[in-house]
Amino acid sequence: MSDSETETQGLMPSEEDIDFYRRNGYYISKRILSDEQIAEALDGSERIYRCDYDERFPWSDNPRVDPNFGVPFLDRSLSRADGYASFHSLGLRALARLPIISAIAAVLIGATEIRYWKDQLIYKPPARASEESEGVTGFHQDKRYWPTCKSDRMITAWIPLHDCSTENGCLVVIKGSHRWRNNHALVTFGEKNMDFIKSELINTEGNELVEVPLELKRGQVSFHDCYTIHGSYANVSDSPRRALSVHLQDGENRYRDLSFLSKEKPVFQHSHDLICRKSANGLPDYSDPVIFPTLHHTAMQ
Ligand SMILES: O=C(O)CCC(=O)C(=O)O
Ligand SMILES: [Fe+2]
Repeated sequence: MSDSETETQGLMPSEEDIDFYRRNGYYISKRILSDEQIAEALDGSERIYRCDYDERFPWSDNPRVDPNFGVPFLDRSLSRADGYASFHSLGLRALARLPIISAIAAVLIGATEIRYWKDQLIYKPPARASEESEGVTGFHQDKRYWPTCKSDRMITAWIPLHDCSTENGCLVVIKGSHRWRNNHALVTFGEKNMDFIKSELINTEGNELVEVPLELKRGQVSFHDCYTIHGSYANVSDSPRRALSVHLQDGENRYRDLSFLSKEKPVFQHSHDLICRKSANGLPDYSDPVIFPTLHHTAMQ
């Protein structure tokens, strides 16, 4: 084994960690990112906010794909989410496609192949500069946004670009909620009223609702199952909270055709469906290597 392989091994989740992830729906990594990688990502994010892009694509200007492309981020009292950030910034791409992140995802979900699915650069302003609720990310389940994905084992890597605590609005997960599958209404990323979500929308299926704040040191990454209910509260610190959310699919994920639900126009259409290549049957191909590069393949023993 090479030195770097040995080093990577030390950073991988243990059997106990994998078991913990499967029981609770989340996992916090060791410190796997270097200061340089984070500095490049921070620089990349500020450049995106100035519309200074390393790369652009034929679809970049399509507001149905990426509404923030070409829109400078001037009012820093507002929160903002930039989709496709890793396509437009090389610093963010390096983070989104980091081998150790997809290797950890693979062992947590027990997949031999991991493909990129999407990413989002998230900026949460200090609450003092905004309404207290401005920066709240409503509790939601990621998978509810991807009904056209057949896979039920997709996973998100949440990468803060500095230390994250309750004070600056770290990610909060609901323990064990990845098993709560009767929560179809949880497309609530943008809902600011957490009490409403908790009392009216979440179906705990008889379980206790336990919120776990994921406090991370810079360089650590948290992972959550695509059904784990998660969100974040206001940032009451003096600095913005910045994170790159990287959503990953296992190699077996395929497009699920839901067009039978409506003859007129698709009920569910992900922006990816507009830009990825199509399979022989004319339907979106979620293994298009340009949009969904393979990030990890488990080597045969
Ligand atoms: O950063 C946040 O507040 C939300 C992130 C999120 O929803 C995710 O990573 O899936
Ligand atoms: Fe999410």
